[in-house]
Amino acid sequence: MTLKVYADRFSQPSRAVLIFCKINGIDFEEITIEVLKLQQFTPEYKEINPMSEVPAIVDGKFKLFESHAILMCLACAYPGVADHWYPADIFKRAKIHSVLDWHHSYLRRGATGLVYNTILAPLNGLPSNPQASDEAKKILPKSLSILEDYWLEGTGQFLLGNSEPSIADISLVCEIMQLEFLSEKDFRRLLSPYKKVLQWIEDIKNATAPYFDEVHMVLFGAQKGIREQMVTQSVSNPEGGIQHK
Ligand SMILES: N[C@@H](CCC(=O)N[C@@H](CS)C(=O)NCC(=O)O)C(=O)O
Repeated sequence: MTLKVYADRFSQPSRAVLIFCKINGIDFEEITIEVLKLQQFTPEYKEINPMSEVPAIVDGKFKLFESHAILMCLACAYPGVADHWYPADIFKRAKIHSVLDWHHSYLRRGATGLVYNTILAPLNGLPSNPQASDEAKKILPKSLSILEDYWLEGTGQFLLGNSEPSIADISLVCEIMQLEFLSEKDFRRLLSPYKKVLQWIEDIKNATAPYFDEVHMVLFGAQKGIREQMVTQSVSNPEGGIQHK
């Protein structure tokens, strides 16, 4: 039975799952659920994920949603997956859980809160939440500082202090990649104080090549159009009000 991955490549947790499957040679069928077209709300998809979110997986009768849980499950279920992705060592594993829980509470709230509410929702005529975007402007730089000074502390290339990446690295870097939708100036201004973060992004791109770029291609393709639309419609000044360290 082939694994089915329900995903939208514009969605950061979807991209993390897709890159993980590809880099590990997991045989799967990708089924696109376009979130901006609200395909996650069809009764058929709700049977798969009652939360109406991507990604989700189905393998025979088994269904699972939540990208972190999916990555852990796939790392354990597929024998070809190298140990560094989700180490058997209980302490290394616990550290991955710690990074991933932090990701959902901080980095994701910051990055998604900002990009969705100031760019994607207004450009697509969907309701945005100004309170969430104000909160994101405070949380995002704080999260990037913590990533730089705490999670990437030390000499290791990746989040566990390793020379090889884990599921946490893929998950967090896909979150940050959506910031490419900001204008080039805002992107540079936001990320440039974080040298270790920038190097870590490059290291993960290299460690997961060619799949990283392949899966992010739609995002890079849309980036130009989104940036142009933002300028012509003056949708927002996403960097405005962002509070650095
Ligand atoms: N915590 C979930 C987040 C999933 C999520 O928020 N997915 C978004 C796309 S990035 C979605 O499907 N949103 C649909 C909606 O809000 O209607 C995970 O890690 O899988």
